[in-house]
Amino acid sequence: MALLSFERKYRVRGGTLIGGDLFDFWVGPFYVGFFGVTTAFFALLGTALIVWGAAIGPTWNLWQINIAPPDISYGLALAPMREGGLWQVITVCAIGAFVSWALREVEICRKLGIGYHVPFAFSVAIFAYVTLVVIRPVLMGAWGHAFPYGILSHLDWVSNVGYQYLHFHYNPAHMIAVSFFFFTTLALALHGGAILSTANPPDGELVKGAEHENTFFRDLQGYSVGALGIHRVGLFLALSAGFWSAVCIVISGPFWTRGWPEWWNWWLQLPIWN
Ligand code: 07D
Ligand code: 07D
Ligand code: U10
Repeated sequence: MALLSFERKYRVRGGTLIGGDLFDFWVGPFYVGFFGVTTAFFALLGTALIVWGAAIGPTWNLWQINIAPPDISYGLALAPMREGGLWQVITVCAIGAFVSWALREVEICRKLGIGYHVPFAFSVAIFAYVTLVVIRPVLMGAWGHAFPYGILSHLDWVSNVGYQYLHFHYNPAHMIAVSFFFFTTLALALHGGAILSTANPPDGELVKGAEHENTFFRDLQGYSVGALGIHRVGLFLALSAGFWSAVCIVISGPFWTRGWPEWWNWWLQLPIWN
């Protein structure tokens, strides 16, 4: 069955959160909905503002285009467009587009009668972004603490902020986040490998299924988490990576202002060493 004729069966009305039937239609493969319109609005406006920012800036070099947040001296106030106001409006557009996209995912889940796992997962990415550009700057009292929009400039920001705390690798939440990122790739590699090795054998060989997958991991490590289980594990690992990333940056500044290596002094100060 062609993909589209199969999909047609599921292209049913209803499930919208807002707008009723008004935007309940598809454009080509894309479901629109009220939040498709708001996504398109914020994304187009935000992109246009980035182009404007590039036009009033010193370069059209894609890598060097930079739209910086206001100077720290503006605190949490609105800044003039050319002095960070543009960054502020683009941030509103970005959050508007990301949240609209998540809500559009919710509407699609409702139509299909499936769980909200995917929009929930995307919400964790949005949470990490909002932590960087809203929560931490607000806690520190200035929009200037957020990261600038630019391919290389945002890397400079990460490096500079990292060295402000002397050695960011000593941030315990950063350690947890990094470990979860690595763990996620291990899990996806194992799972991708396991499925392809059983379900996609060379020509002439039999397709195998769950029994072989379970047996492989029992033989290897004594336990198989199972077909549903590995997807739960994967979702947990990936969301934990994003969550601990948000934690590692929100504690840097608002809750810990010294170098991260110094944080570990609590260990040396344990009374058992006396
Ligand atoms: C593969 C899904 C597709 C997404 C893609 C990204 C844009 C931006 C904008 C030209 C995995 C689309 C990119 C729409 C273009 C203009 C004006 C996802 C996949 C292909 N970063 N970051 C990148 C963003 C932050 C860091 C690349 C966004 C934080 C480091 C790309 C955000 C910190 C490195 C990019 C964001 C940080 C990168 C590849 C938002 C900590 C790299 C991304 C909204 C999280 C790598 C030159 C990728 C690189 C890289 C986009 C935030 C650190 C340009 C949209 C401030 C250390 N980041 N980033 O594949 O090559 O993601 O940079 O929060 O080394 Mg970044
Ligand atoms: C924020 C992206 C959200 C994206 C959204 C969607 C579009 C649409 C359209 C494609 C969170 C955007 C969508 C725009 C695109 C189309 C069509 C994801 C976000 C909503 N670090 N570090 C992290 C490592 C060092 C430092 C996180 C490793 C140094 C700082 C992760 C190493 C110093 C910050 C991580 C390392 C340092 C981080 C990033 C190794 C620098 C952060 C992942 C091996 C000298 C950031 C919340 C993340 C953070 C962060 C990994 C090294 C500093 C755990 C592996 C020692 C300042 N680092 N780091 O957060 O926690 O993704 O941000 O050395 O701010 Mg680090
Ligand atoms: C998974 C899986 C699984 C599968 C899978 C997958 C996970 C069970 C069964 C999926 C995985 C893959 C396919 C693997 C590859 C994926 C990745 C590597 C992840 C990264 C993905 C990408 C890089 C692709 C990203 C592409 C995107 C997001 C598409 C871009 C989309 C658009 C440009 C259109 C966006 C649509 C919108 C906004 C909504 C609808 C809007 C329109 C159609 C546009 C028209 C607009 C309107 C009609 C509204 C009017 C607009 C207005 C009023 C605005 C006006 C504003 C003004 C300012 C004028 O587990 O196994 O297999 O496949």
